[in-house]
Amino acid sequence: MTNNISSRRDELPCLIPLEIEPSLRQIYGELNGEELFVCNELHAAKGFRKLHIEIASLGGGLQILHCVFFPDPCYDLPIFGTDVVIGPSGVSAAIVDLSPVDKSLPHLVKNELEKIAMPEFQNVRELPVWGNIFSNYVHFIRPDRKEEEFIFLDLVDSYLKILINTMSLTDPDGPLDPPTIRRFKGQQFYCLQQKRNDKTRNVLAKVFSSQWADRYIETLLFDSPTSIKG
Ligand code: BLA
Repeated sequence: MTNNISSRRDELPCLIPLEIEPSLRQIYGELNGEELFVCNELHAAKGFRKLHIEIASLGGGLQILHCVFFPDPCYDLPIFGTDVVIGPSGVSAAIVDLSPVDKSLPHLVKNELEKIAMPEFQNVRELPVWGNIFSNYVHFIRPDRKEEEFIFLDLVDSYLKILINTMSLTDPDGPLDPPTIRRFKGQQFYCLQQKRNDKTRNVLAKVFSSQWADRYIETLLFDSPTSIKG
């Protein structure tokens, strides 16, 4: 899945790696004899201020794929996010969305999403309260058997293709245009809500420390953009 997402990312024009604080780029450790690691990749590209892909193996048989593509707010684009949590008994959570940062999703995106034959997953999970940032097209599931894992992967790829295609058809607004400012604020709100996910914080706090978890979430996972081009 990571390969698939990174090869889609690599299709983006003007792709450049972004600096990651060295202590956060690759983290290795050990907990109760189990190996821990977290690997981060951060890029920017045309239409995107931050493309983040993270894989983590956090002890207790927990593996996580975390990926968020934050658009440049000058572009009328949603945030792409996916999170897959694999526990000792298989995938426990798989979520994918193109999340609006303005009143609604861009028409182009909505039209394309409507064309997808949306799969009917067996175990649809209930979104937490902070999940009001997600669109009507969010899928949050616990896949039933391998077959559903493949269907989910396909869906992730379809959402990515829609995002990339929309970017190529979108002319940016100016940095001070009202829609840009609204989208900038929408991204700040998205980050604020994601920070309410105690499950992420608790897992990180357990294997590292609660201060480390807070710093990691604040500076790398969901750092609020501080300026339009930030
Ligand atoms: C849930 N996220 C979880 C869970 C864990 C993590 C352990 C609980 C799994 C379960 O309920 O089965 C942990 N996720 C992490 C960690 C990282 C991570 C440690 O990304 C990073 C190092 N979370 C995101 C993104 C989305 C997201 C981008 O980071 C969505 C696009 C969603 N994760 C998300 C949701 C839940 C979750 C909605 C369920 C929360 C709940 O049920 O309360």
